[in-house]
Amino acid sequence: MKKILILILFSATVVNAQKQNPAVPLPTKQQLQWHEMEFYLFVHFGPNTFTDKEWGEGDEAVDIFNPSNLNCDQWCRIAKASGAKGIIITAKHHDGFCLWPSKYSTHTVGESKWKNGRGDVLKELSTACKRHGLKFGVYLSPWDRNHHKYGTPGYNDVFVNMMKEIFKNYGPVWEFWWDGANGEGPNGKRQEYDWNRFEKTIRQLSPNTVVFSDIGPDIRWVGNEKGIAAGTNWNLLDTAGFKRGLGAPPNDTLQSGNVNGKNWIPAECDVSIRPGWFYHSKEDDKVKSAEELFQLYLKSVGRGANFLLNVPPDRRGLINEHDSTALVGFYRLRKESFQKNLALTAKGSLTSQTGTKSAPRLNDGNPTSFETVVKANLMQLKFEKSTSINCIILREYLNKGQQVKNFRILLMDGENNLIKEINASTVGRKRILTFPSTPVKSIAISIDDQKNSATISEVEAYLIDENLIERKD
Ligand code: FUL
Repeated sequence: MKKILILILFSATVVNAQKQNPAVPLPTKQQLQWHEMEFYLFVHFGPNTFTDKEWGEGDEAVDIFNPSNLNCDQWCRIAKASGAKGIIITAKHHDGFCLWPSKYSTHTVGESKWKNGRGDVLKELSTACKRHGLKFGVYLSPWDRNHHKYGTPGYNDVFVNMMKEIFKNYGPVWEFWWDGANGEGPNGKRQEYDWNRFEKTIRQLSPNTVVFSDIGPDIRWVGNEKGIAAGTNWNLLDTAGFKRGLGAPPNDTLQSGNVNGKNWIPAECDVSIRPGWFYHSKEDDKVKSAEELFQLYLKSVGRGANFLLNVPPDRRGLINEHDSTALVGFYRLRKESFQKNLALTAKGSLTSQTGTKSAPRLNDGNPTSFETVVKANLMQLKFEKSTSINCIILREYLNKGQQVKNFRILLMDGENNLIKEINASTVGRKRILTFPSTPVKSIAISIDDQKNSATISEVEAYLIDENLIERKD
């Protein structure tokens, strides 16, 4: 059975001799580090928290912003307890209110009664993040419904100056988040954003910051606000001819990327733990459960993307108990699910036409070591005894690019009979596949279609709670 199986696999794949293309897009050092961030929090906080709105008009009185008990250490403690590695805050949302005392606006915490105008949320959060070992990121909406210069060329100076203030006073900023929204300002006009200048400003002032927008330059939007990447997810995107906002590529392109895309621009999946982005007490009973968050994790991180989960503080300036309960539960589910990698004790091998050789780096638990898998090679893991599993994780070594197009996982019993075949596409940083629990003696993985030689850094196997296996969208 084994020989027959391998023969079938070879005949299907060996015909297309592989062409090596040295010009494959590769991630930058900063992007590689970003991929390893995996899961982090988004914090929407501002006047909307107090007016119960999602999009403020920009004419809200500054004194509306008045958290009774702001505590960024509490945010950080909960972020840590959820396993998040960073926090990105809405320094300014569409209403234009700045959570720091910017010199370039009159609509800021500095004009408000909160802490007698001496409050500074960016200062508190950036220092708390440092204390807790979390990365600090900033969302800055270019759309500004308050600023009198919005809709004139002078507003681009304002936006640049605000970014300068942020880098200078609160850096290092790990991720900068540009919203593509471009509505009308107080004078009824839309702004022509000078994106090239904005980008140059960040590159000059903070070359290690990764920049997010619909189309990068470093990280792309995933094309929905549901926290879900497509089953086929390339870290590559073609941006020529596209713009941020309305001129962005179609949403399904953003969800999948482009197989032959020219730029390395991986997807980030943003979603809120609640129906809205800002805190509304009426949504306290609509907070996503730990199990729902785990499902989103499978559909974001498990499809090679990163997971940006919004957790909006309440009017006290604290993460609400409903949200923290779900977050801690989510951490527990990940911990319990992935603490015992059953593949670690199996024997890894690579079979080619010339025979089988040992391939220990497939399952050595070290994602920085890898095996090179050329077309028609078969990866195998043999267990000592029959082992029940319902989850397999594959990882590509991204320093060498993303190569795997389509693959099959074959689950086999002690007589090398095929019990189950799982078809999937793209691996990327992490591909998590779940299926009903199956006792296996060995696992074979055939990459049926790949670009260049694939570098597989890890194959892991788990038996997770059967209730957690991936549900269809
Ligand atoms: C969107 C905004 O309009 C929403 O309010 C929210 O900030 C979301 C993350 O991005 O474009």
